Amino acid sequence: MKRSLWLKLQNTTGDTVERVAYQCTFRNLWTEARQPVNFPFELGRWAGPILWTHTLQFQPWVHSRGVTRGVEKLAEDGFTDVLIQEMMQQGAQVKDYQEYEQAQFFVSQTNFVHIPPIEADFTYPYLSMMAGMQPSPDWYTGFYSYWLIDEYSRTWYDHIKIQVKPWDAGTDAGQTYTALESDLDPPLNAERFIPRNAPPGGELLDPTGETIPNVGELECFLVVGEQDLILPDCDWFANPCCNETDTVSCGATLPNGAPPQISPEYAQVLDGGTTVDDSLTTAQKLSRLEEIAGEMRQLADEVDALVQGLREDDGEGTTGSSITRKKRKKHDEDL
Ligand SMILES: [Ca+2]
Ligand SMILES: [Ca+2]
Repeated sequence: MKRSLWLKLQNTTGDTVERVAYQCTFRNLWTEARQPVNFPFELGRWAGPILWTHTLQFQPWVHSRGVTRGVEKLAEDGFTDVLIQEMMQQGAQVKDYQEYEQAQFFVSQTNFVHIPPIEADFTYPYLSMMAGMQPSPDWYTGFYSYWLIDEYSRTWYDHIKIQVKPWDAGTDAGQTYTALESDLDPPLNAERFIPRNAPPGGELLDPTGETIPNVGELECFLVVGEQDLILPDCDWFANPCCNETDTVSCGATLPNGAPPQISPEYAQVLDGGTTVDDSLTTAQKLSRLEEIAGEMRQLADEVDALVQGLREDDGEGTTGSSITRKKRKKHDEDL
């Protein structure tokens, strides 16, 4: 991570020199290729994602503790409303929250979404994120209480990229993506999924069954001052030329001047194309089905021939298939 030299903190007075905001893009890393068991294809989606900046007094979920009702609702049902109520009720503990404007996205339709800029300041320098995994019993992803200030240089990070794992909210006992609701009362503590506590059927595990891959990543750039970046519909942080005629070398640079970097995990998602199982076209599927039907007709013919041959053995006929004749010859030799 690179540090910003644009903005020095006023340590003791806490005076805010300028408005500080982060412009973030969330990318999906949850795909059939990376987590194949029972992957929910067209149904798979992220609810949110929602970001908030806060003090350490507001942490609606942390590892090995029970979650709030707001976290339970987003993890189980995909709605952020109760979590947002909790932020409001916390009064002075939350500076700002922002969520993806359409409130959810299907991973078969897009690999990334932009989140409106979120403000931070010296009193509220912690960033948290959450997105509900749908469909799922009570699974979600995110991170909490990331300190946006570099402790050595005492400056705001000008660029962060955080990859996130799947979590279990501990509020539902279901063990598959589409398990029926099975409320846990009392609830368990929130846990990050690791191979030991992964669903027994293998959901969320990688193809080797040995690790739980990251399911998303959040990339943010610092924006200082009143002017926000206007992000185009494409993944501008992954390629600042994405909306130009020359999408390879247009000369545009990222806010911190550094070249874009695509994580190996996201490169894998891009290589795999969409996450929908569209490896076969309809015409290919039809032709494959016809092939299978042909093989089945051939098998049926062979079974008919065998039956016919057995009847002949009983003296009912004088001709048989080659299979029957071979069998009969073998039978004769045995005698
Ligand atoms: Ca659970
Ligand atoms: Ca529940």
